[in-house]
Amino acid sequence: MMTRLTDDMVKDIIASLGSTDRMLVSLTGMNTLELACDAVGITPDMIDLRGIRVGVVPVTSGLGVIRKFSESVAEIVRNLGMESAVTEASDVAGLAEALSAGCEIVFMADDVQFIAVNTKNGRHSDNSFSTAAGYVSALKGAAGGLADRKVLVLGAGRVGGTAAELMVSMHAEVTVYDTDRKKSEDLSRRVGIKIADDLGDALLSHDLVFNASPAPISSDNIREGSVFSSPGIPFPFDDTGIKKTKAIIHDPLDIGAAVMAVQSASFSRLKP
Ligand code: 2YC
Repeated sequence: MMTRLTDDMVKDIIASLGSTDRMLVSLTGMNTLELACDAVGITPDMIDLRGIRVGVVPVTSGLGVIRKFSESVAEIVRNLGMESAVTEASDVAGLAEALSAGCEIVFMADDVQFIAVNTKNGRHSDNSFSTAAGYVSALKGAAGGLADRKVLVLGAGRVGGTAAELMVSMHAEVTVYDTDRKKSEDLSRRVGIKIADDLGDALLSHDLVFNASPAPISSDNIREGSVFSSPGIPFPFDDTGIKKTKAIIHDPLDIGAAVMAVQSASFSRLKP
């Protein structure tokens, strides 16, 4: 099961969206909208997001609703120029409400999957792919390109595995480390990348790291001046570790949800 956001991780998202956007501009040269478009393989002039109605449906299954999760998704989408609202009802009634309101895109998340459905053609974007693509674009921006660069991927799960695949297609030299050697081997066989056996050695020998694991990262293992693109939750660095890095790109929800919104809009709104 993917790592789950907690109320505490979500409570400040809306208030910090501005600083997240400024962090992205300074570290990657792209704001949230430009980054999301880059992750989808388009440029902002190719799509008109204004006036697109988006519904966000709270889902009570499993461990239930996360306080402010839906409101945070709605605000992230609003910041991209779309019109968004959280439905009054949750679950199936919420979905029916969004469809009756003519929403072109509907966001829903349970404990296993987080998707955005384009109601015009039924295609959908998924948070795992979107988070991988968004954070790869961010690392590419921060590094000034990934071709022929050595990149270490921590975590061979859905996000790390997709990120490895994307970076191989960008001709990066990717190595993967996962505490579960079998997952590293499966990914290595599927995508054709190297496997690291020792986390410390791997981190100390890489300037560029894509961190998609939920584990803490010890400052002893951080290479001076390294760049981390780090969607992994919870935030894995302590103050000593932060000081050793050149840049850390991290947010609990913003980049992934923004890429989902742009990707699902691109299914019906790309300019001819
Ligand atoms: O509030 C709600 O509607 C809940 N059902 C939302 C549950 C989201 C569970 N998923 C996660 O916490 C993580 C996020 C980082 C996004 C993807 N998985």
